[in-house]
Amino acid sequence: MYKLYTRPGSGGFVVEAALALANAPFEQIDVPKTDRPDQAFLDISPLNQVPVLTLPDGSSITESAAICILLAEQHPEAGLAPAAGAPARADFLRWMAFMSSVLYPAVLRFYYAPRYTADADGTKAVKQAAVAEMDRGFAVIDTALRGRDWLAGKEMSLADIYLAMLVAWHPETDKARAAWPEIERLWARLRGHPLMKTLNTSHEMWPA
Ligand SMILES: N[C@@H](CCC(=O)N[C@@H](CS)C(=O)NCC(=O)O)C(=O)O
Repeated sequence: MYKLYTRPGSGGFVVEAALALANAPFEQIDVPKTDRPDQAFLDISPLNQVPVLTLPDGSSITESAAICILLAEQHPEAGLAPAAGAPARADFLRWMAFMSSVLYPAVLRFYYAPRYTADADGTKAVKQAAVAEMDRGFAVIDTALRGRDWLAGKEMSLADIYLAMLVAWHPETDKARAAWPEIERLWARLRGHPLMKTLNTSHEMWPA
């Protein structure tokens, strides 16, 4: 059985969604936020971050995008992503990499700003730059969504859920919804998705 180390409101959201869509049973371990984690947790998550997924063979994997791609591979029947070799696969991989390497780090720079400056007075500037970088990245995705319902192919995939999770973390969600109408269109559909509604009761990613 899988074991998911997570925390409400974290990147565990999309992994929980993947496991639920795949009907894969898992044990959920809520990891408290602390600067003094157990060594056992650091052994599987050296940066003291969630999510971490322990696989049925006992090995563990970090990195939300990698976990999503792996789960999609392990559960092909669930249609979590376009299959390897399918035309939409390139978009899926592109946007998963883009979101985890551009947008997620920008979100972290906003919420963990003191980590990103040695200047005690520097956090305001770090936050401003983080929001500017988020805005640049979301604008790219908004443009890519023009004329299409989902990020990759004609069906919802984990990339769309990943996007909804990230945009929900934008510090000014009202501004985000107005600025990026294509993302808002996709996000609105996901806000109405029964599974997202269920997950949102514990994660509180967006107002119910
Ligand atoms: N690159 C990692 C980032 C994970 C991450 O930053 N998780 C946050 C919660 S959303 C966390 O655990 N932060 C605690 C910390 O950085 O100290 C991923 O994509 O999974």
